[in-house]
Amino acid sequence: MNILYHCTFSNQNDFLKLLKKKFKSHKILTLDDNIQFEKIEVALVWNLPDKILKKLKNLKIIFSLGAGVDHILNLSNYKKTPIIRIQDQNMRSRMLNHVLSQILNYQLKLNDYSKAQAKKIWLDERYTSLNKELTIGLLGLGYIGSFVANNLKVLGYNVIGYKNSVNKSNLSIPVYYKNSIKSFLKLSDIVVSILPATKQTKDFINKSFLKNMKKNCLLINIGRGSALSELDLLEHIKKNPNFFASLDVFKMEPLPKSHKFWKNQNIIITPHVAAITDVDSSINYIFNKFEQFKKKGKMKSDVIIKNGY
Ligand code: OXD
Repeated sequence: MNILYHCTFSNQNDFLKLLKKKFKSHKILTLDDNIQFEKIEVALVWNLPDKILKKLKNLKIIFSLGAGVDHILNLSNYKKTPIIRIQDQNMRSRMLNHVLSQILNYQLKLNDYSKAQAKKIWLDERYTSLNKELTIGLLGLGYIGSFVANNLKVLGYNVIGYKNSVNKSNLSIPVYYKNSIKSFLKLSDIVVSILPATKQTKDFINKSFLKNMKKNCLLINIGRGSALSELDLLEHIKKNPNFFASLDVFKMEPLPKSHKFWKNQNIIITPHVAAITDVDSSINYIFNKFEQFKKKGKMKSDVIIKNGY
C-alpha cells in the first residue's frame, strides 16, 4: 500500500526511519519522493499542507501523529475522511508529568527561590500548601484529561472536572457541567485546561472566566492556545499580581518574539512540549490500527468530526 508520511516534528527523520522498518512491506513516501498522489490511500500526518490534501483523491484514512486533530479539520480540503489519532499511554504519562511539574513549581513556590538565587539571596522559608489543601480543576476530561484527573487524585489533591457535554464518564471525581462553570472555578486553586480547538472552545478562557477564578490561582493551559484569550489574560494578571499561568500552547506557534507573554514574570512558557509523541509506542499504535484497517478495507473515525475532537 502507498502511505504518505508528512510531519513537522524535530525528530521527523528518526520517526520516518522507524516507520519504514515497521511498515516494511508497504511504501512510505514523503513529499521529497516522486509521488503519484492518486495512489495514496493512507496518510500519516502532522501539519499536512492543504494543497497536498487536495491532491489525495483516493485517501481512505488519515492518522494524526499527535493527540490533536485540529491540524487536519482546519484544512479547507478536508472532506470527512476518517481520522485516527494517537491514544498512547506514554503520551498521557508525559502529560501527567508536565502538569505535576507545574503544580509543584507553583505549590512549592520554587520560582521565588530561583529568582532569589539569581541575586544570591537566602530567602526566608515560604509556607507551602499540602496536596490535600489544594483543589485542581480540570477542563476537558477525555483520554488524557481523565488520566491526569485520576492520578492527581491518587496523590491526595482534591480534583474536580468540568465538561460541556453531559454524557457518561467513569471518573471518580465530582464533575461540573455546562452552566455550573462558576461553581467549578470558585473551588479551583489550579485550573488545568486540556480543551481541544473547536468553535465552542474558542476564547473560552476569557475575561469573565478569569474573573470567576480565585485571585490567587494558577492556570495551566496544555490543550490548545485558541481556548485562551491572550489579551484578557495579560489584563487579568495586571490587576491580580498573585495570578499565575503556565502555558504550553499558544494562538500562534512558535510564539512570536514580540509577544508580551515572554517578559511577563507571572507566566511560564513551554514550547508545546507537554506531551510529545512517543516514537516507538505511537508507531506500534498506528501499525495496529493500520492492520485493522487493512483487514476490513475501511475504518470508522475515532474522532467525532462534528464535535472537532
Ligand atoms: C497535540 C500533540 O495534539 O502534541 O498537541 O499531540
